[in-house]
Amino acid sequence: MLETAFQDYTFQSPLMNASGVHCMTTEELNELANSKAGTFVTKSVTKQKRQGNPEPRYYETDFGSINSMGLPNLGFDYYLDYLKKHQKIASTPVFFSVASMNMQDNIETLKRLEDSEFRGFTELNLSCPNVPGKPQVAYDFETTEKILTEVFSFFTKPLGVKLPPYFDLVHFDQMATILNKFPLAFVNSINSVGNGLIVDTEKEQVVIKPKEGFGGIGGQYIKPTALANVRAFYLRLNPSIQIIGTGGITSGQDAFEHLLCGASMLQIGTQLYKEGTSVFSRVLSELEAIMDAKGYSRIEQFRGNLKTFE
Ligand code: RRO
Repeated sequence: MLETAFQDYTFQSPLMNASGVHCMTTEELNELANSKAGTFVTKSVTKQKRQGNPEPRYYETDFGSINSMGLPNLGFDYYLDYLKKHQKIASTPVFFSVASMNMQDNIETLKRLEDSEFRGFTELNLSCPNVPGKPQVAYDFETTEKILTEVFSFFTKPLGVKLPPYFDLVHFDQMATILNKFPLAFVNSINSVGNGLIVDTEKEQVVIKPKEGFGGIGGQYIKPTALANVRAFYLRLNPSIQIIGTGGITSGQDAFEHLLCGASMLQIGTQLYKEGTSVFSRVLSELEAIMDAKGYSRIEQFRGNLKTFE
């Protein structure tokens, strides 16, 4: 009952991990592949391996998380090798997340991906908040349009973008106008809410080391912002661009709300970090129970159908 049509494919369920969580190593990726997630995405990848920021760089509270990982990853070749092997034994397409650090690296990485045997989806991360000195690309609308123009001049495999949250209706309008110019497969909203601050009152101190404690906020704190971004883009983008909803999904109810706002796939980050890969079977059964109680047998019966007041 939870089958999800996504571009030319059908996933067994709409749930997957959010990039960055449980997807750095072969072991973690294998666990995702063997879980109830419908598919999975890699950690955002750079040309070369990166250590990332100094620790502590991740911290959890009752309501969510703050992170300033700084893009630690094992490098492009590691993930390409993994995915090439994976697709020999599994028919479900997976997602390769590529970090956007600078134009030249982007282009080089995506050209290699274009020329490779990789057959899945590419998620271009335009929204990492945690690399000191590097602003979040998708807050710069002109640069975003330039990057996408360059990328789509040669890239022919299905590609989407991971966006930061926007907070102004004018920004939704402006970004949607840009995105609608390109043959994107999907838009993923949202990345963590950048540069938040969590304070340890007892120690009178920040909780993570990089950037004087500033980091991306995830988890329950960000669900209303995530839902607003999913809804705003669902209403503004060409219907061929599907939405991946990310942000604050900890339960079947959260999943249902994202779907009602128009999401096709759903990514779980903070709660996956907390609970491990069993989160997927729990959230799926909670979602099914909600659908049952409402008399829905398929997601398509309610996706995007959020009501407003007259
Ligand atoms: O690695 C990170 O610090 C990180 C990335 Br690339 C991202 O896109 N979002 C996030 O919250 N952390």
